[in-house]
Amino acid sequence: MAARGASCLTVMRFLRCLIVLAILPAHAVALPVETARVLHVYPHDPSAFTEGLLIHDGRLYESTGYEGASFIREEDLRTGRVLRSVQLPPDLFGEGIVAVGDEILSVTWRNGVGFRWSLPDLRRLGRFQYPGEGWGMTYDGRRIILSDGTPVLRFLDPGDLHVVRRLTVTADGVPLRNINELEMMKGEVLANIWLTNEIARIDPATGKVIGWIDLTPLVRRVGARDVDAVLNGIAYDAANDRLYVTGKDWPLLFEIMLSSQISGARREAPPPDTTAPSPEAGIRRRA
Ligand SMILES: [Ca+2]
Repeated sequence: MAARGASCLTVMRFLRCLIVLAILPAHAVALPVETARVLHVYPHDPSAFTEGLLIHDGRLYESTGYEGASFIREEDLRTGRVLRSVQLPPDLFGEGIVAVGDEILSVTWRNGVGFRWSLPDLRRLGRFQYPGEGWGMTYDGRRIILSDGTPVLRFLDPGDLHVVRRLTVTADGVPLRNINELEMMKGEVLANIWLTNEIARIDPATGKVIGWIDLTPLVRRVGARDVDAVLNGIAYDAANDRLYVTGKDWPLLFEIMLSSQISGARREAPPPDTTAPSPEAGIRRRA
């Protein structure tokens, strides 16, 4: 009887193990973490509290936050010089921007107010309202995608801005909060996660995070001491397959290449970073 009891116990443990494996396959596989190679370093206004970043028709646009310091502007990539700028009403806290056709749309943090601006002259065309908070925005070619700090991304009709879809973002099966600045890149939604050094790669069909981009070396290189001066701002130049990132009040804007881009050999012999010391050198200096 004792032997039969032990055998039953073994079978039950085996079955329990199978059940656990069946329930938790997603949790058992770690999401890939990519690093990035810095190709170029450009100046960035250290007083720009970056909330939105994008490239449209070869022009770089940025939006900034804080009441009284919220601007939408076009900047020269190489020098950081402001080429054109408009300021939001001083009681509003600017957040994300998105380019759709010949317009830029902008949202605000907790004011529930957004604006339309003409391109490329940034003339104010109109104002709209929306429920909830506004954080980051991007465009998938059909819908505007809006983040609001929750795990839910709203997909908006660019015409009347009604919500056509809601997508809950999860990482390892867990809803992902603090989704901030957004950027579409090769069919994926890249998202800054507020207060982290990582960008999430989100599958817009499922909402699942399919990988992470760890930019800790860039954060260390900038060496910001303000706790609010976090990584935020992603711009993808699809025409030239170039990716740019920066942060709030950062003095630098980086052109980076992801390890997946390198392995994909999309570009031959990427140029070395000759404009600034390497991240490793920066770390040594501060040590
Ligand atoms: Ca962006």
